[in-house]
Amino acid sequence: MRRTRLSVIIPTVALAAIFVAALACRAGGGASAGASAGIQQLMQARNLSEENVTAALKTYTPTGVKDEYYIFASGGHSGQVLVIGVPSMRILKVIAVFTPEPWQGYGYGDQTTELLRSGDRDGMQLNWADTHHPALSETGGDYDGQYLFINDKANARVAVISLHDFTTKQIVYSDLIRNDHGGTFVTPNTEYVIEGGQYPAPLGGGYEPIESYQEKYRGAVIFWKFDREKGRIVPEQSFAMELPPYMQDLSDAGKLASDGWAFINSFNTEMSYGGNAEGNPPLESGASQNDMDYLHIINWRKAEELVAAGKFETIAGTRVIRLQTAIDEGILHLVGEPKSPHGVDVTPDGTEMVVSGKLDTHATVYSFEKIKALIEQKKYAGMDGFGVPILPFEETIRGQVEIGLGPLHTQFDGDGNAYTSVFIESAAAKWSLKDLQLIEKIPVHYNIGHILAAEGDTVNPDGRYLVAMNKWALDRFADVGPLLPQNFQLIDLTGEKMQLLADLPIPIGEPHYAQMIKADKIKPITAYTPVGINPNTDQEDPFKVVGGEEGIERKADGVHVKMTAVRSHFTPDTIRVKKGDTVHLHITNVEQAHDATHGFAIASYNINLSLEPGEHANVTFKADKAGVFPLYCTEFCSALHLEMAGYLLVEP
Ligand code: K7E
Ligand code: CUA
Repeated sequence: MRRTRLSVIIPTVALAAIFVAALACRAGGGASAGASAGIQQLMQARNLSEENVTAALKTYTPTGVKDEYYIFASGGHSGQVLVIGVPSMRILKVIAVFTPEPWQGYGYGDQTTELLRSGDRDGMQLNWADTHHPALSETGGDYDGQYLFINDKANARVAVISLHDFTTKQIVYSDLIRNDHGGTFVTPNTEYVIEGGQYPAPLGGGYEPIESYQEKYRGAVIFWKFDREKGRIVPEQSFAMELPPYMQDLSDAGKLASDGWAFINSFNTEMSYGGNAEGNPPLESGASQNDMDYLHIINWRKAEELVAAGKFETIAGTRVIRLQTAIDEGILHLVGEPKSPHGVDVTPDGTEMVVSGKLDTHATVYSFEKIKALIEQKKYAGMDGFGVPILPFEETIRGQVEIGLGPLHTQFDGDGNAYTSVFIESAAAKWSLKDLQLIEKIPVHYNIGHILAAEGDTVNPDGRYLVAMNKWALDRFADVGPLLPQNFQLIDLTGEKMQLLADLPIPIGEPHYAQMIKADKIKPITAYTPVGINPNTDQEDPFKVVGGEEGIERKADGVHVKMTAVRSHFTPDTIRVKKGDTVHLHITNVEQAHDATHGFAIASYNINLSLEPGEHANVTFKADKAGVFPLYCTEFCSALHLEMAGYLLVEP
């Protein structure tokens, strides 16, 4: 976990030398002032403190120099994923996932439209999502840089993104649940992608009166089977477990010592369902009566065996272990957790789980060894209303740390420290796992939700950087009206004290969680090879076009246009069809040069593609409007880019 330290120390030392020189100048030193005097003047002119300058030196990334880490952040309501470089905090990409995205042509050609539409539910075209928790694929509990998963809380969907080309490959959902939150989290070898539901409803859809909440409404967690070879989730090999109608919240997969287990928080063990205009307490207070909620402890390895042995029912096409089966087979246990918990985070060695509650000032540290022993001895404090055994709280924990008001999520470094976000206090707290002592708090701006550290939820955290994902920005940036951006704040963990380095406003939805991975683990392609790849299938498209085979052909199913794109022309560049024709465009960017992307747009027909080098795209449309429609390349690809154009002629 220390192997990258040295490489960091060297530039830091060099930068520090420059800084010291600057300070020496200010102290009245150098006659040969030069650059140092210049720095001093700059500091004065811009009213910068020494701390500001060290922060700048630690994050400034000259042109051409690449970042040490990637952050993959949820894009919140945008339904997308943000890619950010660390320490520069430059946004590198927005990956289109659940929402149409014009720059990437996502949702405008046949393949990406098909992908986007595969996520439609309930007969609705879904063109947005509420993405919360991205999860990088893992091998042995460490990020391997191959895949990324993300959930859509609003519609209970999960997407698979390949980091080979940074594009979305698959969207899956089960009608078993209506929304999710405890996902995505992956098991240590990405055997499963965990998607925990949130607001209970009748499993599989359908209507039941809200008064029957306790009898008819249920929670559930889905274990989506991931086929790494194919790079796709396999719904037929996935399974779910029915849970009591508490509101299940965040989850985490066990690792090392706790491999084979999953942990899910919950709130609303009161099973309140609102109705504040009907004489009931509002959901928020109804759900906050009990002092304890329940941490769900699930043996997924054994659940997998039960499913293989046929001990499931199929609901909404998903194999479901019923609650009674889970109880009978001893694969589901509960233990109390302080009021309205939010994050559950497994420590790097897998021996402990850290839970913090929104309405409790502590982080509670559970011992997996103790939990396992209690389960083996069947030593219960009682059963819940559904017959699920409850472990005795006091005997499962190692201790509690007083963190502050509203602790939410926890991450780890490689030196035995934990970092917990403290929402109400607007702070990030550093504490020692060993002796459960608070070490230091740093203010953040403002109302921090999740927190992330470099590789901070793996078996091998890096430490070094922490990012506070703040919900409110208030006075941090130039005013932009009543809707403000979110604020990511980068914090340096390498010094004696935590130091705030940089702010990054996020103007595209509310990211909830993010993960930070070493940049050298990500090895994306620079072009699709061989020419003619369909990124959806990662295979050569059956309609791919090679240079010399271009042309227009009228067939039974319409007019097929076989086109190539190369700087700076489309061939053919004139498309003649008749009104009413079905037109099939097959366009291959035959280039292999790095960054030689061409766009392809036809106004009035809503056609907009991005053709990366080597990529092939198909577009089918009905030429139902007669007229003259210019077509052109939308990426400034060359000196003659403006000339990369042509015409679609639709004869009346
Ligand atoms: Cu705290 Cu969805 Cu993880 Cu929002 S969640 S912060
Ligand atoms: Cu191709 Cu502009």
